[in-house]
Amino acid sequence: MKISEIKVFVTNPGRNFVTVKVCTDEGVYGLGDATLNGREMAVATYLEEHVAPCLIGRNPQDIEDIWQYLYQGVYWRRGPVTMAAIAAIDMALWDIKGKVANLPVYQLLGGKCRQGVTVYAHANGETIDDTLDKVAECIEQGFKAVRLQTAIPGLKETYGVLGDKKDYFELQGNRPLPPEQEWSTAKYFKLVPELFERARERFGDQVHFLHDVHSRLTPIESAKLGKMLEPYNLLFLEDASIAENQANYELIRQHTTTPLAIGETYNTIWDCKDMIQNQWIDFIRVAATHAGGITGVKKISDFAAVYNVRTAPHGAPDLSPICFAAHAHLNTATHNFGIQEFVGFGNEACQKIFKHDFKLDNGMIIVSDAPGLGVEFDEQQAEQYQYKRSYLPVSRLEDGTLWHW
Ligand code: CS2
Ligand code: MG
Repeated sequence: MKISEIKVFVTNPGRNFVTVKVCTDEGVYGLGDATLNGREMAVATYLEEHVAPCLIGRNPQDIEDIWQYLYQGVYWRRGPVTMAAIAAIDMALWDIKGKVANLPVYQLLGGKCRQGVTVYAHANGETIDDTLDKVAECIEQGFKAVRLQTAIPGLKETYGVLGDKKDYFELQGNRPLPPEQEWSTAKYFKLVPELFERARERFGDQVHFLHDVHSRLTPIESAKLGKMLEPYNLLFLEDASIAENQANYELIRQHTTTPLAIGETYNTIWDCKDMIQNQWIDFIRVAATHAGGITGVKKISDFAAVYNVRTAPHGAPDLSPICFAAHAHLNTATHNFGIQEFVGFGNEACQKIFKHDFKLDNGMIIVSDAPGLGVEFDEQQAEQYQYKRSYLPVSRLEDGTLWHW
C-alpha cells in the first residue's frame, strides 16, 4: 500500500478548520486535523509545500517511521506549525491503519481502559448568578464536572465569557485584526473566590469544578489564587501562569495544594518535561492536533504516567471533530487519562461537514466503534464554508501594557 495523494482543506463552519486527507493507491484514506487557531494558512502551506511531496509513495502503515521522519529527520524541529502538520498526517495514518484492520483506533492503542470518557462542560456567565444558572443546566444534562468562568466587573470584556452569546467573529468584533481586551489581576481577584464560594454553597459537592486563568497571572499571583481557591476543592486550576520557564510552576507548587493543569499550547514533551518530572503539575492538557497527533500525545501520556500526572486534553471549539475523535480513542485506551474538555459537537454546519456517531451519555463520551477514527468529511459541504481570516484577542493591562496570553 502506498500514499498516492495528500489533500488539504481549509473550511469555516463558524470557525476555521484545516483538514488533511491522506489517500492511498488502494482506495482507503485517512483524515487528520491540522487547525492552528489564527495561523491556519501557515500549516496548510507547510503541509502542501513541504510535507506532502516527501510522503507520496511511502507505506502509510509505517506510522512511527513517518512521525520520526517528519520530526527527527527535519532540521527545524518542534514548533506549533510543524507539529500541527505532523499531527494531521499522524491522525490520518492511524485512521488508515484502523480501516485496513477493520478496528476502531482505540483497539490499536491497547483496547478499552474504561467504559466512557468523562468530560467537563463550560459554564460561562456575564455575572456570578448567570454562571451558576449555567452550572445548574450542566448538572441537569448529566455532566459530572464543570468549568466556571465569569466576566470580570469593571473590565470591558473577559476572554472566554462572550462565547455563549455571540459567534466567534462577533466575539472578535468582526474585525480583520486581533481585538484587544483589558486585564486587571486586582479586579479578577475580587471576583473569583466569591464565584467558587457561591458555587459550593449552591451545589455542594454534586460536581467537580474547574477554572481556566488563560495564563494572565504572574507565578506568585497564581500561588496566591491557588491558596484562595483551596477551600472550594477544584479538580484543577488551568493555565495559571505561562511556563516558558517551567520552574515558574515550582514556585506555584510550593504554595498551594490546588491541583494544576497546563499544556494546551504545547507541541512536544520538551515543553512540559520538567513540570511533569518534578511533579509540579497534576494534569497535562496537550491536544493531539498541536502535539504531534496520536503518536505525539501517546509518548507524552506514557511519560506523564510515571510521575502520576494525568491527561486532560484540550477540547476547545477550535479543534475539529477529527481531533475530538482522536482524543476519544486515546482517552478510552490511556490508563492515566483524567478528564476531557467538551464544548458540544459543533454547530449545524460543522455537523454536516464532519459526520460521526460519538455519543454523549450521562457526562461521558462513548467512543465510536467504526473502523479507524470514525469521522467522515463531506468535501462538497466543506467547500460552501470558505476560510475567513481570524485572530485571537490580545491582552493589555488597563494602562496599555501588553500582557500575557
Ligand atoms: C481555552 C481555549 O478551552 C480552553 O481551555 O483555553 O478556549 C483557548 O483559548 C482556545 O482554544 C485558543 O485557541
Ligand atoms: Mg485553556
